[in-house]
Amino acid sequence: KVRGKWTVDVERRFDREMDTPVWWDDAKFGIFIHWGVFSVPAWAPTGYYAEWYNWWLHSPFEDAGATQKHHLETYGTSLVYDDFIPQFTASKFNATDWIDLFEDAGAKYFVITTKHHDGFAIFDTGSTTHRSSKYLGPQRDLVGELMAAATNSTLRKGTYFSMPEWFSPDYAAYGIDRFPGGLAENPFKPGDREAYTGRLEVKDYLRDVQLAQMRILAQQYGTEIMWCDIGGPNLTRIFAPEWYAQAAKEGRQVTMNNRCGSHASFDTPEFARFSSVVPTSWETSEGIDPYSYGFNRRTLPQEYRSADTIVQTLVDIVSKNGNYLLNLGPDEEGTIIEPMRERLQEAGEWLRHSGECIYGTTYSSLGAELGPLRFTQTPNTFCIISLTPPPSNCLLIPALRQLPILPGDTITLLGSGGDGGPRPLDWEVEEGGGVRVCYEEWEREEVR
Ligand code: FUL
Repeated sequence: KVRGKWTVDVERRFDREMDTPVWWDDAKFGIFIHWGVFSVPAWAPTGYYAEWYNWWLHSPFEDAGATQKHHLETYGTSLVYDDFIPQFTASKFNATDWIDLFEDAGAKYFVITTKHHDGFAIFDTGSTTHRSSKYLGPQRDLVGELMAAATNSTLRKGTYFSMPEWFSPDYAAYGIDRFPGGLAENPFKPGDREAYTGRLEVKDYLRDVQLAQMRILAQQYGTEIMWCDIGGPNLTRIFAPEWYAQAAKEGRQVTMNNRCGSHASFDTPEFARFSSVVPTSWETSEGIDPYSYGFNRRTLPQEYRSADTIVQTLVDIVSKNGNYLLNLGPDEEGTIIEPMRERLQEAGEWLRHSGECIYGTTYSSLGAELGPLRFTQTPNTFCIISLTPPPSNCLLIPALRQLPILPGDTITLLGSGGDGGPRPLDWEVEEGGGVRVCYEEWEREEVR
């Protein structure tokens, strides 16, 4: 970290339909949670999303074959997706424990799946539907418990919300035929056995379910991020102005992603990396499981992203102006398994000593990356983060255009001082304008 007498203009991005709030820009690191009935079968072949289990079960297409084979072998043909609902017990779910874990990981916000494409909500859907954990399965308002636990935390609260419900007869009224001509071939086709459990009579899906539920999340759950999914038919043009007005009245700043149909504030690439700065607001989301958001029992503990990978990914994303939304898939009881917890806690340790080069920073006007080096900045600090250990006791920072360093400035190595704080390093300007920073301990394994 370079601290000097210089200042730079911190650029802000105003080119989405709406701006993201400064708190969102500054937060950088969030935890995504995919939890629902799909956490019961919790299965997908490598490379596929486990939360799509119900889709693969119904799909007539070839790539659904592995899930259908698994389902046949494990449960036979008589068990339909909704039969998993009673097994979604949430019996070990402890909201405070989750919130503590997210804070320990260094996250500044979370986003939880309030309802995924299977149409099963984990909040109190009131009179819109009883296809929800409040009325079925655990008979608990799981989102409500998490929101309440978050109230005394430093975390901002977000709600993932699927705009469509794949197999809802009410959504089908919008003329979306999922698998034209294909379902007749499928042993799991929706039929009398599959009554869309918990459905209540509604007149119009968009007004009586989708919009009504978004209003519940906004008004009763105090969400600060409406993280819609899929888009498609929607009434967001009614919802958004109403919600923004309500939040402004309460003195809160809220935000929506780019999948609500309108009023986009930030883009949401999945499992994505970029090679340079993307100046508009964006957030990469991906699983700690390298292939899935929903819990997948097939994934081996060693396959989860390591703490190093999590930190390096966060650094890379932040240097390019993004936020990182790292997903956890709890199991059907609400347990976040140990291999996930360990990695998060370890990543949090790095953030505790070096977080000032992440939170509240912006990308550098000098560019994002140079070999293994990444750059971030605030108005009066410039951060250089090396994704690989320096090759020797000295790290050569090549001549950066306008690296604003002056004699008398300090360069510190975060997290390596006596008390775990910053350690001042010796530095000198190289011929040609680069800077050489040296630390005699760098060659020791434990400081690398
Ligand atoms: C996608 C969904 O289809 C995935 O299941 C997941 O929720 C991801 C965040 O968004 O569009």
